[in-house]
Amino acid sequence: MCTILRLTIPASALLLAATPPWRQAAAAKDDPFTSPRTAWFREAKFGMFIHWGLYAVPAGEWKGRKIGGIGEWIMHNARIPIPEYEPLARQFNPVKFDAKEWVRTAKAAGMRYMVITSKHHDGFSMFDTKVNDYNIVKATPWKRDPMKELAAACKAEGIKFCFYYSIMDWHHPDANDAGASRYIPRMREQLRELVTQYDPWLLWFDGEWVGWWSSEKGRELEAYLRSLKPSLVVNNRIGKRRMTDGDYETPEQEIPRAAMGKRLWETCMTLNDTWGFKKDDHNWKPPRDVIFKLCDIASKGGNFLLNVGPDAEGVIPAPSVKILEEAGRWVAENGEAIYGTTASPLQAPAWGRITRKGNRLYLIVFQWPASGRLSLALSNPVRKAALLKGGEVNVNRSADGTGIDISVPTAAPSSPASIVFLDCEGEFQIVKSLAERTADGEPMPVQPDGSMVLPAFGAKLAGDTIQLEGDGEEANVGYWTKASDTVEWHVQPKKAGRFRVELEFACDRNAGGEFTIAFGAEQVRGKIEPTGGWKAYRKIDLGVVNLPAAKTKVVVRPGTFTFALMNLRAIRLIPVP
Ligand code: FHN
Repeated sequence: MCTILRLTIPASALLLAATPPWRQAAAAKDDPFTSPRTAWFREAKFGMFIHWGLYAVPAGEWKGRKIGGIGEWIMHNARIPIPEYEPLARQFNPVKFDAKEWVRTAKAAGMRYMVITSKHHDGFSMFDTKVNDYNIVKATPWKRDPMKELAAACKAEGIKFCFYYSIMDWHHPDANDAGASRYIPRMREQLRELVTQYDPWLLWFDGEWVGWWSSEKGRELEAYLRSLKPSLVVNNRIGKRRMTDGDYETPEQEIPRAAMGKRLWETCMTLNDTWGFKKDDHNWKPPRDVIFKLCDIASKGGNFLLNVGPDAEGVIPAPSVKILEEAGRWVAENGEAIYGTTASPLQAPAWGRITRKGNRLYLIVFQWPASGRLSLALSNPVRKAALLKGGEVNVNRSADGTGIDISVPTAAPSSPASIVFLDCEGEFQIVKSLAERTADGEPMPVQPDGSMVLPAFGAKLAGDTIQLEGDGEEANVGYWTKASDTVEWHVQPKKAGRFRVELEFACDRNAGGEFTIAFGAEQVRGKIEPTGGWKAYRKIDLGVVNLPAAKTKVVVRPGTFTFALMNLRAIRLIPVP
């Protein structure tokens, strides 16, 4: 007779016992927003993205035909069969590649980390992988591993070396629904090679949108990679780009309107219009634009990952280098206002952007006041104010007591932006944006003459494609392509009465359509006709409505329209005597 030992083992222990180590690690993930793991990322703020691969050989052309779209997608966009694409490897001989030169370019720009394509969607590995021979060492006449050389050059210069890796793979026969169970272990083995042989600080996943990948698979992969390197940082594309996937968000070719709360994020952007090299893409962003984007992103707590696309000889295009050198001269002088900063607690002023480091605010002034008086809506006492490149400056409470006036030289100390820093006391009063106040139901301000302006930048946008474009008075609601997307505000006149409704909008040819504007129970309707372009603004009169001296919701809804309704800049309500 056997004795049955009744052991009460908690289910969690059973689960752990049956769970491989990397799955256990998944359960104990830290908070990336504050974790020591991400401290270098939060300090670095500015990185170099590099898209380099076989696609640099055709460089945007195939069989004598220019191929549209981004350069690294040429295999897909030109419908190149694998047997025709593979031989590009035999032409790939980057004899001018110089890892130290690339690192010097990144460092001169003020970039503190580098993310390079180890394998893009075309499936060609730019590192010495043992998983297959479709790689730069085995399949090209060059026979070198650029990633080994770059990792060493980055280490020597204190630049954090990181890899991009595409989950999607157009070359591997199993990278699909039917073969995923065979492909994923192979992908995991390549990632093990990358982590253990090159020691990257971060893995930048991409191509996660394929149907056979999931957030669950991403969590498993993340835990596995953390079991190899606990300090590794990964982006949200290790999953399905959800806020709970990976360590940070990855807006692409755009800068979010505001910080993302307690979530790290990084905007990635091209310097021209392509990630991979295209010989005919000369649409370069000027240095001033790069600097403004860096400051705008930092003011919202984000990182900026700016791309270069080296050519098939291993050379970063000269215009890219020139732009990065010029931007880097400003960053070298003013980087204290960027590196290690966090999102501004204040609204972005019309004259520039603000970043924060503890109780210090950095005012990054692009529109320098010729009057010598810089105003800011700040209620905190200021212990010290000074030019970053210069001496202390005087601060006085503004006449209406709502802010401060800073006395500055009439000539800007730097270009394209100069910095004043303020050492403040007390907690910052987090000023909600007009849009946030609108979203909370706060009515738009009533002007002294009783009129009210309902601006795009103060609107609550409902919908997942509609978005705000631009800043301040110049902003507009755009991408209005869905009938379900709406725009709303609240108004509350000082006294009941009749108001003329004026709409300021722009509309490109072939766009436009019908719409209604509801004011509580009343409504006006109109039809948008093209004005000559998305920036050609015009005002139209939509009639008169009766408004009570009570809070009233105003909602703009599309009627029947074409592919896009309009760019809306503002609605004005003018009292009718
Ligand atoms: O399809 C890729 C594209 O080629 C490029 O790598 C960008 C960079 O973030 N990511 C994907 C598009 O979202």
